[in-house]
Amino acid sequence: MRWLWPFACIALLALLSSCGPPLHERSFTIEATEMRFTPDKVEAVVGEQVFVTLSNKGKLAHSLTFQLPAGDRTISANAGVEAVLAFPANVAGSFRFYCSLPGHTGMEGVIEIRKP
Ligand SMILES: [Cu+2]
Repeated sequence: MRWLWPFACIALLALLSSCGPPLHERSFTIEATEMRFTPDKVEAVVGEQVFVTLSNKGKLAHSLTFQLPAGDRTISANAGVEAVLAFPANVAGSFRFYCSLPGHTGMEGVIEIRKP
């Protein structure tokens, strides 16, 4: 009966993946200008897949770095350009985001990730 084990494992995996919580999506846009992000407070819920659009409405290039427990996630956009960053909201807490370009102090904000 040992030959049955691979089939049993596959059946179990299929069962587990179909029973998992649905993956919710959270999308928001953060506008960058000189020298601020709007909004500078955003939120998500643990378990969501987060899609952030960085919309650069300024005259300079800007970047957007989220300091998450799993590590920093960064995108950048030239003036007039949009870029999208995706990451899973895995851990509850308040995490900073900021523009890493030299002299762009004040371009920062917070993402609040709540427990479901
Ligand atoms: Cu900037």
